[in-house]
Amino acid sequence: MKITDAKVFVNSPGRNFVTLKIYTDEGIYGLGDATLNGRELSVAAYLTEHLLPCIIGRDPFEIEDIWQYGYKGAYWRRGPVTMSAIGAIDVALWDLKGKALNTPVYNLLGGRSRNGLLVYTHANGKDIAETIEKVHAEKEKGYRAIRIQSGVPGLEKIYGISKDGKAYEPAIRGGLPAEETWDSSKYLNFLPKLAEKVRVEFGDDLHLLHDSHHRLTPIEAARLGKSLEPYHFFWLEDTVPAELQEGFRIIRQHTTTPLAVGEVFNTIYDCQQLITEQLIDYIRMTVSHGGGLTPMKKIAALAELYHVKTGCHGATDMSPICLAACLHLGTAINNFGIQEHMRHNALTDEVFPHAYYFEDGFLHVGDAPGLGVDFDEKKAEQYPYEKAYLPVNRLGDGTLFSW
Ligand code: KDG
Ligand code: MG
Repeated sequence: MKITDAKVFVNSPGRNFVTLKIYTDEGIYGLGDATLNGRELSVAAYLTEHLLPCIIGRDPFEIEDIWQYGYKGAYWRRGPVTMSAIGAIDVALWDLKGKALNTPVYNLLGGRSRNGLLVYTHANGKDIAETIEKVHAEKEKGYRAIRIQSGVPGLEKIYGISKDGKAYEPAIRGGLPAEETWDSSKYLNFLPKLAEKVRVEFGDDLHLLHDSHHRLTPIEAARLGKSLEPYHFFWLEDTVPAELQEGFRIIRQHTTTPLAVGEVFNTIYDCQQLITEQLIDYIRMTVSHGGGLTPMKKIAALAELYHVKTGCHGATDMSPICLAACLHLGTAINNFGIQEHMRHNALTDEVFPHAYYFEDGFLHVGDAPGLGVDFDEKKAEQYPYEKAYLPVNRLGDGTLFSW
């Protein structure tokens, strides 16, 4: 079999997505997700201008060699744009191979290790009362693990909370990035109060998660983790920006609250120290931004040695193709932890019909060959790309801060 063509589609069915389709001389095609929220066109250009011309004519079964060609062959390594582009090709090739061999991708990765994948969803409220209402609503849908985010008194706009009552989407269409204001001390004083109220309302069995979205210093994160210990969270996510991996030692010395990090990582080197020093409990890298299934399988294997489990990033800016790839990985590996499930809107689901389904707190990958996701190009064409930016964040005195 030979790769005959490859095309990149940039559309906005419900939100922006970049989709890669690789065609072969046997009529089988593979799909990959190349979406990088707020930076979509740079990945599309990296693919069309630089990577795709090099794969035409190649045998699509040579997944490892094609991955190394994209990674080592470019000389310029790592980075979200590069790795998302390499990841889209890699995932499309696994999809293609599964279809060619008439088997789901998880069988190519080692076979089924579990029946369903525990997922967590989001409950976001403007205050404690509304967050509790949202937790009730998500629990009724069957979720057993719920991430709680709430507005913080004294902070106008905050990560995770929608102002208009619609599902939260951080990337804003039109204009320049929106600006938010942050105050760590208000947040640190508030969060244990939220946690206490939610635990009292729901008892011990519901798994609770929370995302600090990279805003704390290590010692602040240590304080937060310690203050949440009585409420036994499943995890505390992205407490500090994680470029400084050894910074996690400080957090770890002070708290037993499990730590998750990695949604912005793109190679094994971003988490090597975090894993080998056992400074985290869950690695949050997702398949598309992490360079595809080929490196993610290696990262999961390294993590397994050190009691670290996976918890792949699965916000709505990862298309159903990426979500399916995460589910195949999670189905096959032993150290799967949990999968984020933010739920795509109806239009996105229509454009990407898929075999995976949610039931009783678990996502099931289905038995379709390949990834089990298709892409309706005709429908997607009706929704052209619209430029959108993620917000930026400042402290009260105007200092630029991490969003
Ligand atoms: O594009 C950015 C989002 O994917 C991110 O803000 C979502 O932090 C996030 C999460 O945990 O889902
Ligand atoms: Mg997050």
